[in-house]
Amino acid sequence: MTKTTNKKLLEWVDEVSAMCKPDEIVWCDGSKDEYDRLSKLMVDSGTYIRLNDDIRPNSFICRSDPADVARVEDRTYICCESKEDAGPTNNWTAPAEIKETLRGLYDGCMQGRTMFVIPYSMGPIGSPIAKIGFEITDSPYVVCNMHIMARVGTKVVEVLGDSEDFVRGIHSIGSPLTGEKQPDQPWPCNAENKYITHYPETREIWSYGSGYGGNALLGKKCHALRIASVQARDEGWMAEHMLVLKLTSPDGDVKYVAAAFPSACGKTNLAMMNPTLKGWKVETIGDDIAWMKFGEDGRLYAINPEAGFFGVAPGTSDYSNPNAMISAAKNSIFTNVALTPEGDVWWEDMKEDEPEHLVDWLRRPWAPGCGRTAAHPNARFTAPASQCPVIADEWEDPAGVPISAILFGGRRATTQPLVIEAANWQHGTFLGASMASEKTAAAAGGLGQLRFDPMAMLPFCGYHMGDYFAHWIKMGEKGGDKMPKVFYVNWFRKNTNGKWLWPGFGENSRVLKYIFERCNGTAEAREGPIGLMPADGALDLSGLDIPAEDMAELMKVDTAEWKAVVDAIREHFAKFGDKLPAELNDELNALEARLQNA
Ligand code: SAT
Ligand code: MN
Repeated sequence: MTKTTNKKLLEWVDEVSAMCKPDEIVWCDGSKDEYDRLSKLMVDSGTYIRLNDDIRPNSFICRSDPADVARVEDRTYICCESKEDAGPTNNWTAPAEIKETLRGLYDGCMQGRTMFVIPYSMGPIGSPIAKIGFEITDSPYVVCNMHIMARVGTKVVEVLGDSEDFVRGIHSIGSPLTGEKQPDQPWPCNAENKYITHYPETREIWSYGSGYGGNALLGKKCHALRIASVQARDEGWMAEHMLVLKLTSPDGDVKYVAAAFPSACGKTNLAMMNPTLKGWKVETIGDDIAWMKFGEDGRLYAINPEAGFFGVAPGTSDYSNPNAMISAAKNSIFTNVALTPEGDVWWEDMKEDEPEHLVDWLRRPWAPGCGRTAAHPNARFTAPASQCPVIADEWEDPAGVPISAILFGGRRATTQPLVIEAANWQHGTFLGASMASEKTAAAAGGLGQLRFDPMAMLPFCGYHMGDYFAHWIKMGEKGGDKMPKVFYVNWFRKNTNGKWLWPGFGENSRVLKYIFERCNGTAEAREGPIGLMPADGALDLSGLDIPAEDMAELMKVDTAEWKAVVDAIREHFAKFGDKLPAELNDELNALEARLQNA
C-alpha cells in the first residue's frame, strides 16, 4: 500500500471509490512483481495468452472486443466552461452536465472488480519538466500498459508529496460484475456507452466504456496532449503530436528533428529508421509526443514524456522497422494481432511468408485467402522504449534536445510533393495549419477519407484550434530566428496506376539528409509557389533506381490542383472564424497570388 498524506489525493480516491463501488482498492507500486501478478491474473481470466517464452519472452497477446478497437473521436469531448473555448473541431458539453451523466454511469460501475490507483509521471520522475497524474482504473490491462508507457509507481507519490498539482484521471471499462453467476469477459467493455471526456480547466479526465489505447491509457493522448496542450498555451510552451529523432551525419554532427504526422502514418518507423545512406545515423528520442520549451539559449528543446511505444503492428517488419521489431522482441504486450501455432504473434506484412494457419484477432481459425485480415488494422504492440536498439543516450535528459527542424506530413496519394520547406516560421505555421491526410484505422470510421488535420492535432488539441494557431505564431515571435525550420513531407504519393512513387522507410534518410543540410546551409533550394523545393541535385538519390519521370511526378506541383487546394483551405480556415490569426489568412492569400503567377 502506497503511503501518502496528500489530503486532496486521498479525498479524491475516496470520492471515486464511493461512486464506483469496487470490491477492493489497490494502489499501484509500479514494481515488476505487480506487473507479473496482474499479467498472470489476466492469463488466468482469459484476457491474456502468454506467448512462447522461447520465442518472445515475458510477452502476452490480448484480443479486444470488436466493438472496442480504436480511439472513438465522436465520443471524445473537451468540456470547458465555455463552448467557444473548445472550438469548432472538438465535441463539447458543459462540465456539470456531462459529469452528471457520467456520475450516473460510474455509479457502481466497478462492482465485482478491483479499483487500481496508478500514480504516473509523464517525463522522468522528479524532473522539472515532468508532470504527474493519477489514473484510477478497473482494468488490469490498462495498469500493465501504463507500466510500459509511463513511469509508474510509489516514487511518483513520494515526489508529489502534498502538492495538488496533478491530473486526475478516472477510467472505467463500464462493465460491473454484479449477479453472483455473471461471468467475466476476456475483454469487458461497454460498447454502447463510451465517453472520453476532458476538463482542461480542472485538469481532469473522465473516461468510460472503452479499454483500448488512447481511450484508456490516460497518460498518453488525454493527458500528454489534450490537457497538456492547454497547460502549454497558458505557460508558453508546446505539447505536440510529434516524434523526436536524433540525426547524426557522417562527420559526427548532430541535429534533432521533430515530426508531426497523424496516427498510423509512420511516426514510429521514421523515429527509429535504419538509414540507407551510408554514414548517417538515426536514433530515437520519442515516437509520438513531444513537449517543447524554450531553453536558456532561446532555442526550442523537446522531451519525450512517454516511456514506451504503442505502435501499429500491421506493416511493421524487419524490412519496414527492424528496430521496432527488436523493441517488441520481449517484455511486450500485443493487442489484436494473430496467434501462431508456435505461440508467437503474427500480423499482415510481418514476414514474407504467410503462415498456413493462425488464430486471428477474432479468436477464429484463419488461413490465407479466408477473406479476413489476421490482425486488426489498428492492432498494437506496447513495448518499453528502453528496449529500442537505437534509443538515443539523451532520451531521458530532463533538459531535452534542441530542435533544428519540424516536419509536417500525412498520407497523400496525390498533390503533395515529397518535400517542401517553409520560408519562415509563419509560413511553417500555415503549412501545419493546412495539413491534410487520408484517414487511417487509428480512429474509428471513414478510412481513406481526406481530412484536414492541422499539425496532426485535430483529435488531440484541448482547446480552440484558432487559439492554438495563434499560440504557434506567438511562439515564433518569441523564438525569432532561433525557431526550427519547418518542412512538409509526403512519403505516400502514388502514380496514376496507384503505385507508390517513393520507396520510403530507410530511404527517407535521403530527405532527412537534405533537411540536415538545409539547416546547415549546405543544400540548395529553389523557390516554388507552395514553398522551397530541393534544387537540382540537392536531394541525394545516389544508388536509387527511380525513373526520372517518377521523380518529376513525385515533386510535381500542379497549379490547377493547388488552386483547388486554396479553395479547400479557405473553407477549412473559415471554421475558425475570427479566431483564425490574420497571419494565416495572409499566407493563404500569398499562396494564391504565387499560384496565379506560376
Ligand atoms: O490509441 S492511441 O491514441 O494511443 C494511438 C493513436 O491513435 O495514435
Ligand atoms: Mn499518435
